[in-house]
Amino acid sequence: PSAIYLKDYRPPAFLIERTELAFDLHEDRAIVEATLHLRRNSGVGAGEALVLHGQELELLWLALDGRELGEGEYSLAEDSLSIADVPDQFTLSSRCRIRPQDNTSLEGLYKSRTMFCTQCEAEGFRKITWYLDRPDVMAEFEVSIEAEKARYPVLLSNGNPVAAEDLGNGRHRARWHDPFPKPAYLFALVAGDLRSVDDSFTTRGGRQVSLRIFVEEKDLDKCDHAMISLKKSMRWDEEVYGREYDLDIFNIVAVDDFNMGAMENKSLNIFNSSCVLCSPETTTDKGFQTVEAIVAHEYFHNWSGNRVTCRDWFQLSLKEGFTVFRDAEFSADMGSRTVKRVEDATVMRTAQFAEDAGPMAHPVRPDSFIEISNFYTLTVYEKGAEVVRMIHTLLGPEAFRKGSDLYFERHDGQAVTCEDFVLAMEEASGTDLGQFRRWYAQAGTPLLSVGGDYDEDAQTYTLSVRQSTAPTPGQPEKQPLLIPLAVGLLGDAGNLPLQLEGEAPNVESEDNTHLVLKVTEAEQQFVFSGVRERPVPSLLRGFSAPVRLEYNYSREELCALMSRDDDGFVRWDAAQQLAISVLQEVEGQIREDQAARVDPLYLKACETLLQDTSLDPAMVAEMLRLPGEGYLAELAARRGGARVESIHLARETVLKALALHAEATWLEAYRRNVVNAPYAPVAGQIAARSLRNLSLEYLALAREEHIALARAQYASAGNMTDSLAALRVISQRGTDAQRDEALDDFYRRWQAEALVVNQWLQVQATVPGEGALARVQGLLQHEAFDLRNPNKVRSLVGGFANGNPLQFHRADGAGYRFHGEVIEALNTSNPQIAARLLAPLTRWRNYAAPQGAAMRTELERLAALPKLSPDVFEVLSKSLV
Ligand code: HT7
Ligand code: ZN
Repeated sequence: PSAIYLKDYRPPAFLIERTELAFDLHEDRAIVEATLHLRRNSGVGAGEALVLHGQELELLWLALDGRELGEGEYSLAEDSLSIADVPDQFTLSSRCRIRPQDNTSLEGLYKSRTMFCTQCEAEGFRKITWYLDRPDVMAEFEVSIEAEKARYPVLLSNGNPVAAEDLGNGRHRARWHDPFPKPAYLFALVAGDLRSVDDSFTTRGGRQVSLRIFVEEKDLDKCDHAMISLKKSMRWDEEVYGREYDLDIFNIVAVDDFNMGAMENKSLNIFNSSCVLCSPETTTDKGFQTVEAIVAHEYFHNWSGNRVTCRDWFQLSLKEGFTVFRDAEFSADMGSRTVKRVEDATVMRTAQFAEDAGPMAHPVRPDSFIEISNFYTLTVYEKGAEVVRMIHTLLGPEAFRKGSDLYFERHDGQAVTCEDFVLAMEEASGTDLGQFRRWYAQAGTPLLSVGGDYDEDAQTYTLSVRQSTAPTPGQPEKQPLLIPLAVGLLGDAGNLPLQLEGEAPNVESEDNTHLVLKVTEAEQQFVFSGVRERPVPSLLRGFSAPVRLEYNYSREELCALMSRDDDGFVRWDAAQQLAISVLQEVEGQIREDQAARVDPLYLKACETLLQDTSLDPAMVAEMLRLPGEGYLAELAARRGGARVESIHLARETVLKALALHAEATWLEAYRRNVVNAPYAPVAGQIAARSLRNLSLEYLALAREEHIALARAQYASAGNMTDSLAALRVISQRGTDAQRDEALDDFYRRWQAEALVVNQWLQVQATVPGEGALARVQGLLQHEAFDLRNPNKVRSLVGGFANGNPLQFHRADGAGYRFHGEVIEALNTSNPQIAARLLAPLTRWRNYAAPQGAAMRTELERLAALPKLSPDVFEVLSKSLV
């Protein structure tokens, strides 16, 4: 497989104005007839041959302007069909046979349990018919679907239904028409025995939109939350972005076998059932929040993605970064803004920064790839959203809104680039984003090293800022970026007013205690005047940029920020930094065989926080949650190589010390945060459950008899959040007998609920101890496991690799070998999932011996296998350079 490059982009030589598709669905095959109304793209490649994309298609018939083409009149290669002499305007008709039942890649047309469904992004449409499968070719689609009526009573595609016929032979046909021209990646088809929950929404402009969520009959009671979320999203997009829905129907379909979370096909969103179905009995608070966010994300794509789409796949972040920013703001408006920001910053720091520091590092707008499916990454999505957020911060909300209005108006119906987005933002706001553009092109996480200097006599405080970005693959040299650095200065009695020397008085915030500095140089100083006392700098407020920030805080200064700064993110971040410095100290002691001593200052600060009932319990929980072992390993990688055992021991030691030190306070928090009202996934209840369940985790560590609390909670829980939290505690901290009893009981209770069983698989994957690998291996054969279902693979295999560090990183390498064998099997059946599962092994350079070498050995074994998919080949070859 070879790479393709952004610099080689050329507009398509042909355009498709109209696409007519006829599907004839059978139990052993599907016949697809396509008529494409093509014309040459004026001014591009005059006289060029027509080259269509296709994969795994059996061509039965081909005709140009109605005349069948003989074998000599076209040429078929592995993934393309070419016709040399074609007129400037013509129709091309084809008939193909495909086998959805055998399609385990879950791209193109496939069967998920009893239904037919499609996934075409990014390049799945070419597995359905010969086509110009690229996002800058946009056509109006007319679709007819024929299938057996009893098995597939519901036949859906994009746009509006235009006809439904009973064919009299047990089969029926439906016709659909989508008036909005779209690229093939937004095409969708569903055929199944589905029921729907129906509702409606009236747009601001008075359009009555019928909303339907299609599911299997047994899941009809799990659609309410998604429907409510959809209506909230539709209203929010009108209010915040002025964007209305544009058709009379909007359908969502839940499918069990799906590679990602959901897909924004025009008016027919297809969802992984785990991202749409919810009920208090079967879904955790986190699950409810995920459903709300993903429903919103896919809905928002109707404008940021569908009405205005990407010119090519290098521009993926144009739609994904922008849409993630939109859904994050929506979630912040629906719940707690600070908690949402902390959650997003955590994902960036623990996972995206790791991607940026690893062998697959790439810019938000990649400049080359072998397999585009490998680039649906945290960098394109989450860092892309942070880049849009920085534009929002630099421009301010009003100018940003003008920019988005201009972008949507100017490019409606077009396939455009990230540059077009930035241009619209620049033009509407009058802000020069010249240097800022580097965020799209430059990979890697910038490091901001900050120093502070207080001059008591002059009453000035100087922040010295240095920025640098380490080299990433293919980018040895890095340029300085424009980094919005939000700051405050914390004094004894609160945050101080800010005045930058030589600047007009700061009027940015009402109390003048918050300022966004624009860092543009490799080294830069900012001098604040009129500073009456030595302050503690409050830096990167609100996580104002996706950077690593270093400042040599004392532990006392971190305690001050943690308890008194007026920025919620900084308070949380100070708690994290304090925890990290204590954890690293304890790890050092362990490695040097000294007795571990956990700084009492830290323990006291945590207890004080826990005692403060005026704070949001959700924030208290986030602040008292220790960073995970995976993140600590990432940090250790920069300090000479991670040692999994000492990291684990250090974390356990600090957890236990904190559990014992504040035992009575944890117990009080556990009792205080009980929710007596009927379950609702609302901020207040979610916050209470979150702190209560964290308290339970600490209590179980403090004293064995507190396991009884977990067992009592498990027995009486009326919702999945509390039930699963208790099950986790029992499985992690209980005796073998207690764990087995609880796990068996849970399975017995929930075996009919696939999504709950997936949670059960994940809990089992994280059970500690020597027997963990054998347990996970055994579960591969369990009736509840199926290697063809990505959710199950993610729960069990992903859960083990990411959630059981000590056993995955066993010194004998058996964890890696097991992981590699699963990847080997998936390489043939589902390459996208195989490539994604490789991620933990690609971090081999972070680990000291013997782990690092054993991880590499497993990658080398995989790389030597015959017939690697392009997906797996790309990750392996880049990881082994
Ligand atoms: N735009 C959607 C991407 C997606 C996808 C990509 C590759 C393979 C399978 C996939 N399923 C969905 C999801 C989104 O960002 O909304
Ligand atoms: Zn998306």
